[in-house]
Amino acid sequence: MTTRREREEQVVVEGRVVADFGREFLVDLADRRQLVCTRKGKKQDATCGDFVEVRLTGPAQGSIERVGTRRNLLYRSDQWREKTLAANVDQVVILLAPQPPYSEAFLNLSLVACEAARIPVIVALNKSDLPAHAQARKALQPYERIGYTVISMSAREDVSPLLPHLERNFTLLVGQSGMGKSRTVNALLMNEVARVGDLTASLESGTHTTTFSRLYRLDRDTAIIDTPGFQSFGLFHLTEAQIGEAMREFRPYLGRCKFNDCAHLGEPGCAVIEAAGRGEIGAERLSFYQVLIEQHRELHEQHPEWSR
Ligand SMILES: Nc1nc2c(ncn2[C@@H]2O[C@H](COP(=O)(O)OP(=O)(O)OP(=O)(O)O)[C@@H](O)[C@H]2O)c(=O)[nH]1
Ligand SMILES: [Mg+2]
Ligand SMILES: [Zn+2]
Repeated sequence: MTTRREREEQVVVEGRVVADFGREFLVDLADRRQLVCTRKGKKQDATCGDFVEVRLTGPAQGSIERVGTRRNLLYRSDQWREKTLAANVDQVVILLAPQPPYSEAFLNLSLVACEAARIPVIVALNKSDLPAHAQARKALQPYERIGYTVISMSAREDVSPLLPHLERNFTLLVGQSGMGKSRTVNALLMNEVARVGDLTASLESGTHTTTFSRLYRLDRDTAIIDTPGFQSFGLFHLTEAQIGEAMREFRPYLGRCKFNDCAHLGEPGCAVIEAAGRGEIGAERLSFYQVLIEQHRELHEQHPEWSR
């Protein structure tokens, strides 16, 4: 004879991680139940967006037994640790604002991280209701020129410019603290409330700093993940070649340098530097890249034990 509890413990179900609290995770099941889950052992490798197998340990509790193969994974890392941001996303929206002013380095690092993970990316400049917006929007023109989609919006007044990009996608929202990520999600949910009259969709946000990643469903095929703001997007895990390839405007010139292992730092016959000389690659982007590679080398020299 087995007790009901013991029978439940045998049951393994499939679900999707919708919140990552660090040590615990919220997992949505197909039958709309939601479980608070731990990860077996010391592994903390589950993240928002993961498809997982969960063993039931109680009526609303489970243990993540297996993390499914990921289509993609976005994470940041420094010399000490890696932090997963989300898995299996269709795209990333990098949210910027004129006030507090966004950091150019943060934008460039985020773009490199997304390119390296092969995830499409959109740049959204929020707070278009503020006067400082126009100047910031102008400063983003070089990114449009190299092929990125840049949109203007206001979480406070009008999120509609974002809507067509979100539709039927699973989107990860990233950005520094104070850019308006949570307020954007809140505005999107209120849109949904207005449309379908479902109050369960609303959340309290935009007033406190976010401390964990959480997925919100906008409709059956559309979801967005709100993440905590962070200041630096460490790329310790990437190789120099991956960083070069992640600079999208460099791509036409890669493989054309005199040296096969050219790092585009000043080597003779460098096609990337020559292109910058002709104005085909922006001086700021080249210098961002070169500083990043120098820092990257320094970190890897200090920590050879972690280098590949
Ligand atoms: N004027 C204006 N203020 C905004 C807009 N969007 C957000 N804010 C304000 O900016 C502040 C930060 O907004 P949040 O949504 O909490 O920012 P966040 O990016 O989620 O910040 P973290 O959770 O700390 O990462 C709040 O005071 C918002 O009301 C906007 O479109 N216009
Ligand atoms: Mg927030
Ligand atoms: Zn080169």
